[in-house]
Amino acid sequence: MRPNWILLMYIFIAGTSLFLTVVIAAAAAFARVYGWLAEPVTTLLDEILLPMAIVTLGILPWPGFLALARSIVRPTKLNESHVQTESIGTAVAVIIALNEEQALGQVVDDFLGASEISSVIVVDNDSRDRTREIGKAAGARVVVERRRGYGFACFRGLTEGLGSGHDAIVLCEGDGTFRAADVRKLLAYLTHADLVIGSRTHSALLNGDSQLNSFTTLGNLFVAKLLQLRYWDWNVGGRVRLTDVGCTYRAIRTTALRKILPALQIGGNYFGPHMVMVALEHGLRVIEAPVTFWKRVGASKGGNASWRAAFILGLQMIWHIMTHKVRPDLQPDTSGADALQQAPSSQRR
Ligand SMILES: Nc1nc2c(ncn2[C@@H]2O[C@H](COP(=O)(O)OP(=O)(O)O)[C@@H](O)[C@H]2O)c(=O)[nH]1
Ligand SMILES: [Mg+2]
Repeated sequence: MRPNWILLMYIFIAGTSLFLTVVIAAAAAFARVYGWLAEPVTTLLDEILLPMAIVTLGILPWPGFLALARSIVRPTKLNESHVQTESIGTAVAVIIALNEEQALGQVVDDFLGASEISSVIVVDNDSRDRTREIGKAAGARVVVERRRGYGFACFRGLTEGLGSGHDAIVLCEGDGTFRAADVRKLLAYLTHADLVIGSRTHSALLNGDSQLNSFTTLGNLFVAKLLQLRYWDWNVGGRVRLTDVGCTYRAIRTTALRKILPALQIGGNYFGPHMVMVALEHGLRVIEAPVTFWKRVGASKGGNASWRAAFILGLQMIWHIMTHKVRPDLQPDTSGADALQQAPSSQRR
């Protein structure tokens, strides 16, 4: 699927023009009230303001006009697809962990205690602490992924989950920020979908001492909307509705994972949105579900480690969303065994 550049350009032009109008209006108002700009400047601002406001108002409503026109031209059908309900059999939880000895035992316990989860796999991303031992002692099967990187850990976990023979794979972190009680929500949505992504931007579900702050929450929301708009459709404004792009907690059907696994190519921290994009490009049904989000145990290694890390990760995600192309040689295959065999050998262990 090609990026919807027309839409992205519309957002850029409309956003810039709206922003400039607001800034000029504010400057003109302040200059008038406090008199801190010289007379010719205030006059100039006044003169620019009206045409600028007219341009902005002229640009903004066009999606509305087009949607109206489309609904008149094609009044009958909103959506060609049909809702399908397919039950889920068994689910395996896959927990990725890099130096998570402090939280991992409790996380594995939590997931093993969930009635929806049949077994737990821990992906130890070559930790230097006792992550491996603690995962095993808690009752998980532990595999070691030597290539450091969030995306590599997720890929390995999904591959192991696929090989474990369950119907669904629940991916989660080993840092205590997510709770197994939310699995039932993800699986409930999965009965109508192929991939269910958690969202951590719902105020009522965010614990007060969680690591998220307004920058990371609003940043996630903004980047999520960009992703949604890249996969625009006229029916409901996007093939998926997203409010978060950084949530590891997600559930996928084994049948769906088989289709996309070979195309998952990102080893770094923006694997999350990458997986959603690959899923959409392979025609999977993706739904977001709000999950609870708790205080982190131990130090963050990802986007929540610092303002700088969050900012850089945000830019990487935006760049990826705007430029990513699915490689044609990695298009889906129908059989799981084949899909695994087609994964580049460097990604198999
Ligand atoms: N950032 C990062 N996380 C990893 C890596 N390998 C495994 N992980 C695990 O991925 C999850 C996400 O990382 P985390 O430090 O929690 O990032 P945060 O959620 O932004 O604070 C944690 O469970 C990590 O232990 C890696 O190489 N980098
Ligand atoms: Mg985390």
